[in-house]
Amino acid sequence: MSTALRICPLCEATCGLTLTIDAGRVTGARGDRDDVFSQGFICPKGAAFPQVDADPDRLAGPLVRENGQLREASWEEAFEVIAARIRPLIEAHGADAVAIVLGNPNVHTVAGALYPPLLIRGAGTRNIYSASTLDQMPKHVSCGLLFGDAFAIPVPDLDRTDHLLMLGANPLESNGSLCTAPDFPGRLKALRARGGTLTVVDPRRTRTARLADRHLAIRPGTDALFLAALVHTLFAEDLARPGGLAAHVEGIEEVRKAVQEFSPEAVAAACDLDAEDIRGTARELAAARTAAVYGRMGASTVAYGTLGSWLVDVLNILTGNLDRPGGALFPLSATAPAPRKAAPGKGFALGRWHSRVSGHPEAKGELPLAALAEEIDVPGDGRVRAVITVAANPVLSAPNGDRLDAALASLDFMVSVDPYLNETTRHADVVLPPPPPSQSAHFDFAFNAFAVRNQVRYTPAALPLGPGRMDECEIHARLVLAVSGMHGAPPSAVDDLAVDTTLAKAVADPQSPVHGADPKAVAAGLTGTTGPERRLDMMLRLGPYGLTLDALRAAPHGIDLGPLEPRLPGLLKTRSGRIELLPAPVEADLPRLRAALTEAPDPDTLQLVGRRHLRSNNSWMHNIPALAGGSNRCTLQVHPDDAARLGLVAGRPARITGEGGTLEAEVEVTDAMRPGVVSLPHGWGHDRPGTRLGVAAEHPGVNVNQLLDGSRLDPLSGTAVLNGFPVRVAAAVAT
Ligand SMILES: Nc1nc2c(c(=O)[nH]1)N[C@H]1C(S)=C(S)[C@@H](COP(=O)(O)OP(=O)(O)OC[C@H]3O[C@@H](n4cnc5c(=O)[nH]c(N)nc54)[C@H](O)[C@@H]3O)O[C@H]1N2
Ligand SMILES: Nc1nc2c(c(=O)[nH]1)N[C@H]1C(S)=C(S)[C@@H](COP(=O)(O)OP(=O)(O)OC[C@H]3O[C@@H](n4cnc5c(=O)[nH]c(N)nc54)[C@H](O)[C@@H]3O)O[C@H]1N2
Ligand code: SF4
Ligand SMILES: [Mo]
Repeated sequence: MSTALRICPLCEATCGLTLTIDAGRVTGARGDRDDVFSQGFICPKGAAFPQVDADPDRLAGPLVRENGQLREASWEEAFEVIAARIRPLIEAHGADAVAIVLGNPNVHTVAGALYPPLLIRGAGTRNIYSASTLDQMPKHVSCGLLFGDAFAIPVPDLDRTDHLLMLGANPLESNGSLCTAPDFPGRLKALRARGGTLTVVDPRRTRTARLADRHLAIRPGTDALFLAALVHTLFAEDLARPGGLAAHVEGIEEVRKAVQEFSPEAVAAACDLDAEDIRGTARELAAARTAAVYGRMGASTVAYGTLGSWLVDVLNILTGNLDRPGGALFPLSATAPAPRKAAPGKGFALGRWHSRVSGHPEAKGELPLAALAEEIDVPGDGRVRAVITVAANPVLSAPNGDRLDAALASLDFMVSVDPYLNETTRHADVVLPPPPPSQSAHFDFAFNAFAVRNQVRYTPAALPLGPGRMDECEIHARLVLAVSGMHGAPPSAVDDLAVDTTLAKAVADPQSPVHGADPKAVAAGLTGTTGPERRLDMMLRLGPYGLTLDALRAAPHGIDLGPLEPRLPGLLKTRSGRIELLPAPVEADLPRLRAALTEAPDPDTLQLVGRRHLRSNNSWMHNIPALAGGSNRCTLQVHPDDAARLGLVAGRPARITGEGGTLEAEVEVTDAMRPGVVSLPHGWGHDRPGTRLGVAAEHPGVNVNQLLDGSRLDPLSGTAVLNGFPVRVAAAVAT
């Protein structure tokens, strides 16, 4: 028996795990007490790592479709088929005939961080879709516009703040998002213990809300109005104090004018909150020694997602809390480019091209995932004919899965890089399964950039690759080659190309640590036994701390790089070189928010919101016996008053009808719901034929996203409205 360290890839908290290895298998997982960041924390999902890793339904090798049926195939054959099928499609119909869909686990793997940009370039397509347009794209857009960099996303300084105002997040179940913090619950408790205050805005009284000093049960979809009223109050009561930030901000007066109509009284009815509570929240925020405003899923995947995300940072700026300890700070990860001298940048452009059918603007190079189905099934020039999914299950995770399901079935060709045969991948002509996580090295390229403390950790593969397995990085590299017409070249060519391209730029850059060096010599000096390791080593060397892969290997529990520090104005990349507080696209969207002041929901409908369960993870962890059952179920949560009014009975089915369809789910009556709001979790609906998810199929649940038809989007970011949409609910059987 031995142990091995492995950073947990199952959520954004990135806890360090100590795995027990017995006879070549992972038999146990506990929190690594010596981990510099997570210090021993673990949750039930992390503890289930051995089952996640050894799930017998994981595919053992590639599958290739022949005469309509998927059969086992060799890796060689699988990539042959891809190369032979995809290039002719591109040559006949153009590169946009191929769509690439990147799902959530790409931010949890080394392969997902290093190769998709090369895949996109290799395919040359503009049909790029990802989970971002079901999630955080509004934040990328608002930060892109404010700071000139879509990845300059400030995170709340959880461990030092005196006051946290949190909207639409439930870290006691989700363990946090765009705020990487192992033991988020413990950090919130510590905030309260040191005398700090927590305000939670959520239409449900969640476990997180129960921890708060103040819970505002807002009407779903109205956070932007609420936040605008906070900004209004700061100006009206002369509480705006940007302090030292003022020198770096333009547009403060313009914002004052823009929010003039959004007084607490004006928004109170729409938000269904008390005007005095709104005013009190603004005063508390202004009075706190330090404070941070933080909004996530419930404030992002809504009709005014970008405006709300923008207002969150307007508040951080106007209260002087952006970029100061205890406020909201920009992390500096070990693989980020080294900080630069302040200078005007290129700014952030939106809508450089538009989707073919509905004319949705691109955001950050992506089109709305909610629009993928129509890009496939609406005939015409430029139609999508082939799809590559990498770690994505959009049939369940995106609106109107039934339409997408049918559209995927109609494709000329489809490839999926995925360990499971599920609702989406069952349509693939070639499935390329990565090895279980114990057989992959791990580094958090994505989440270190959103972490509440600067730190860096690397865990090599805990186990050698099993028989017939291929590392996910090699799968991606070979896919890049097959798609870009270079099938047959060694996968190392892809990594070499990435290294050469990066170093060519670096040596020419006067601010780079390798400026003026010979790129060949720098490349020859990189350490690492694999292509991806050499690329990691390169990024570390070019990064802000001048680290190396060897330094990380020598510190298996990680290297602490200290608390977050101020980074303005160096990180600004706006054209003005300043924070542009009222960007033109935001200003142009404000009339829509003004109209919302007088809109009331149809009284015959209820507003549906989602929820996450600690022992679940989007659509792919319902197959793990240790995590199934108990309270982790696909039920419709209803307030007792609504249940009484509608004749809904706990334990009995309800019929839920939305714009995209009708579902039946079991009723759960709870006064944790705000009246007029119901909640159904996502990621369920495991009842389609042709999947291989034995455990999940026993309790399939229903797909909440079938209640949507894909037309409700936040217009600036193309993000689907997944929270706060209207449904009709009735008892499914006479009671
Ligand atoms: N109604 C509603 N819908 C939602 C949400 C909501 O709150 N409400 N949340 C949205 C959010 S925030 C997100 S991020 C999306 C997520 O939606 P998706 O991005 O579709 O992610 P998952 O549903 O988690 O599916 C992940 C896929 O990756 C595969 N996978 C797992 N591990 C690996 C791996 O190591 N490598 C590879 N290659 N594949 C792997 C799984 O088998 C699965 O097929 O869902 C969104 N959908
Ligand atoms: N256990 C578990 N952990 C996960 C995941 C998972 O599926 N399960 N998924 C991971 C992923 S991909 C992500 S993106 C993160 C997301 O993590 P979080 O951002 O914390 O998101 P949720 O847990 O969905 O919580 C969103 C909250 O918003 C509330 N809400 C709904 N509508 C509104 C509204 O209009 N206004 C306000 N103020 N609140 C509203 C909901 O009631 C809910 O409590 O979690 C990650 N971690
Ligand atoms: S909190 Fe997230 S990262 Fe930590 S053990 Fe649980 S699932 Fe893994
Ligand atoms: Mo997400």
